[in-house]
Amino acid sequence: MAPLRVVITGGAGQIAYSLIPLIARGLVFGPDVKVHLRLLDIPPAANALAGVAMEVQDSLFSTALEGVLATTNEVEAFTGAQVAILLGGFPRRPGMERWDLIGKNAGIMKRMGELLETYASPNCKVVVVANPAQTNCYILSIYAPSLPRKNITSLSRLDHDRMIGMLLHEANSRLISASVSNGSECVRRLTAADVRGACIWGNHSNSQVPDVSAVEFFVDGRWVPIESVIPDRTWLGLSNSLPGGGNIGAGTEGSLVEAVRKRGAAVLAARKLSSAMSAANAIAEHLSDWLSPEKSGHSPAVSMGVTTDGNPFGVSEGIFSSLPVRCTLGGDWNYDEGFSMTDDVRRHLEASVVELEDEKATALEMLEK
Ligand code: NAX
Repeated sequence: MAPLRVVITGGAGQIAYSLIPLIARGLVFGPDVKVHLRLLDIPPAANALAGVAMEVQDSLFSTALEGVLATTNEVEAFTGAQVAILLGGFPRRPGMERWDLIGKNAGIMKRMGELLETYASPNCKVVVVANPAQTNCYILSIYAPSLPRKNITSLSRLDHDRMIGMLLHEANSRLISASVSNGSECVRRLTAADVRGACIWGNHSNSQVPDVSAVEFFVDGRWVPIESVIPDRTWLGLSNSLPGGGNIGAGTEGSLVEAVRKRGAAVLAARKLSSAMSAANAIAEHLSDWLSPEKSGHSPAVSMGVTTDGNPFGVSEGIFSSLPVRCTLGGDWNYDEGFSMTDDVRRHLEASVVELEDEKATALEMLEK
């Protein structure tokens, strides 16, 4: 079978550096799928890109990697692409307004849309990571009108995984200390497979709505509600006065919601570099749940930035937003209708949707200038 043609823009950047080995070891598209990677970057990054290509060669990735093309030629990179991972974008510089950044990146996404429309496979599957990720999806969809909208997605899996990681950390500490005080032998540590019902709604920004209201843990052979393991409703962002409803999205100081929203900033402050290893891992999970023959159709509900057109949750149409979806066999996905939004989530999501609509309007305005 011909190898899968995968283009990565921003190929010389830090996320690509962590993502390439995951793809090359067969951990993204499946161990039996051969991949031909096309790494694209802009001419000022050509030397760094050549260095990445040298390292790929030196890594002897033989199983899944059929070949690598490192190029600054956009047409060469996009020709026949079946999967596009869009990392390339303009970084925020000191003194730059958020709206300037949206304008710069809208210009880049316009070009990426034109390239997808003209040169990529007509069924190319796209994940946009470059920020503002959801609004960039919208711009792509305008400039790649032949591409089915369902093929254009953005990464909100990193936010989703950050939330799961924090829940697991808290749940395991509580289960371990309970077992110590009970004098029990040992307790099985929960892993990501033992958590279901989590969702990130809205924008990949501080307005995002991390929602734990339907979360369950798999403990002692059965699914139990989140509060039976983590009874701290304040930390979870659940209102004490509204059973089953709650205060999710309030983002009060020290809460899980606030920690998820600020995790990117915390990593940046600690590393002096933005998240790259965890971002690459989240991209790998997003793509493998969606496209790998081993995983698609078997994964639980996950958060993905997708078109809101026809969504069953009542989110305004005409934008892209993080929503709960289930990936189905053959590279498709559907909204997960099993999720019902609490009133508080809906209220907070409205603010995030307003932000997404503002970003869309700004991007369109900047493109007209
Ligand atoms: P880097 O700055 O390390 O790399 C970006 C690369 O893109 C650079 O090599 C640059 O030369 C290249 N580039 C710029 N314009 C390009 C164009 N027109 N065509 C091709 N390449 C181009 O950033 P990195 O840390 O890799 O992050 C990539 C993007 O991911 C950023 O926009 C970042 O904001 C975004 N993120 C999004 C996340 C999400 O959850 N949606 C989380 C991680 C990350 O912060």
